[in-house]
Amino acid sequence: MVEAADGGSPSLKNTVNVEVTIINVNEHAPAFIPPNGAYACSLPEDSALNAVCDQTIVATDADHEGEEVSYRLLGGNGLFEIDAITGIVVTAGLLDRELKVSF
Ligand SMILES: [Ca+2]
Ligand SMILES: [Ca+2]
Repeated sequence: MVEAADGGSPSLKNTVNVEVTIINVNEHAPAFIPPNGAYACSLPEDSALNAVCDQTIVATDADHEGEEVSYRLLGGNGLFEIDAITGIVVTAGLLDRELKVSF
């Protein structure tokens, strides 16, 4: 509330309510919440397509507003896909341990 007073004698005053709305600034990058500090997932090399990695990627955004975090997989040689919304990683190709052991 703000009060205004004039310089008269006696001074006359009036008040008004002031509502301040705080506008969010995007100052926080998404933070991953990995179990034990990092994600690890093991899949047998004979996994079918769309085999689900047993660890879901989870990140949160401390800004809350507009915190819909989306995911994108970098690397993986096209053998994996991540759901942009759920963070679930699935196989998108056939794995061959004799060709590559880990990603
Ligand atoms: Ca943010
Ligand atoms: Ca913020």
